[in-house]
Amino acid sequence: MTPDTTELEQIVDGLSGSQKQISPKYFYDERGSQLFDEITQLPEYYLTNTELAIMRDNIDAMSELVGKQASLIEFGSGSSLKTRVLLEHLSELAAYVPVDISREHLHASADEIRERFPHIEVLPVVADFTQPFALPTPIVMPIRNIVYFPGSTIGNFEHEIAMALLRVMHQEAGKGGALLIGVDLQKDPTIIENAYNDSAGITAEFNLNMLQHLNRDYGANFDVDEFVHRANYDPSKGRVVIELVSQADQSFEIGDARFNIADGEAILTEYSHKYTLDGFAEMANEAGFVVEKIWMDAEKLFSVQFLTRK
Ligand code: SAH
Ligand code: AVI
Repeated sequence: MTPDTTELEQIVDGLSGSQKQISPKYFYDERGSQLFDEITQLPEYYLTNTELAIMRDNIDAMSELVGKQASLIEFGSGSSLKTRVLLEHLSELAAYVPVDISREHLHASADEIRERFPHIEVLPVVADFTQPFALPTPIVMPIRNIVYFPGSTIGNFEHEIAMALLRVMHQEAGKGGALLIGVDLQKDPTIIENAYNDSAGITAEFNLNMLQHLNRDYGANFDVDEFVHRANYDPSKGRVVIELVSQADQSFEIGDARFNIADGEAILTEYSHKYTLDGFAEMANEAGFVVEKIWMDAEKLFSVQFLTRK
């Protein structure tokens, strides 16, 4: 693969500041998407199972709110796992539009969805959803657009970008449209830290795979064995800080740029924000939404929220 020069510039830029950082979107090459699917099966990673249970327990109410002949536009669809629950229950869907950056994984998932739901028009879009992208036009004219953003992927963005994303979704939803979104909640820090430090080491492999991805596709030469995974929850900021920590004074190259990294210095690879219901409602309101309905599990670990346009 020939690296995109703008992307290369952005990666170099992120590594050039006093806090080295790489965007979490580089987790998701084909291997990274597989590893993320493994994470969703881990006993410590409560997010996926809890969200799935919330979907299953409340699917009738959710389907009713979505209504008939909607176009379902999913941001960061991955394996479309939770979407299957929705697709089984939504009547006369106009189209399903999964949007994801991980090309092979998106197309493989879209093929599976087509096979399982042959009556639904599936229109996958390979795109970085933080940048402008065009949506396809379904054959059947949708009555409304429902943007679906599960998994609490919103939490992987810092406040300003999360706000910009919510505004884009507000626009994509259009008149009469809505947003169905998975939002992870603040809770006992031990539960959160365990979810990002699993005993099988899959999250560590997922984090380190980012360096392998950059080596393979972006002309980098990281010595992957000289970095370790670290994930700490900062309750004051309500976010997990996920990093790759250098195990030696070393250097690496990417394209024509050369970087030094000290023993113990960290590259920030991801934040995973956890929200309060009030904090998220404030963000939603600022982006032009009203929180119409919140579903949660009994322990209030996770929420699925239905937001309509003001
Ligand atoms: N929605 C799924 C997957 C969540 S993992 C679930 O809830 O389980 C995050 C997904 O978002 C991955 O499939 C990843 O490829 C995609 N993704 C991450 N950053 C992205 C970006 N900037 N643009 C498009 N897709 C992105
Ligand atoms: C996709 N996203 C919501 C995951 C999360 O929990 O923040 C990504 C992840 N990173 C490490 N484990 C999972």
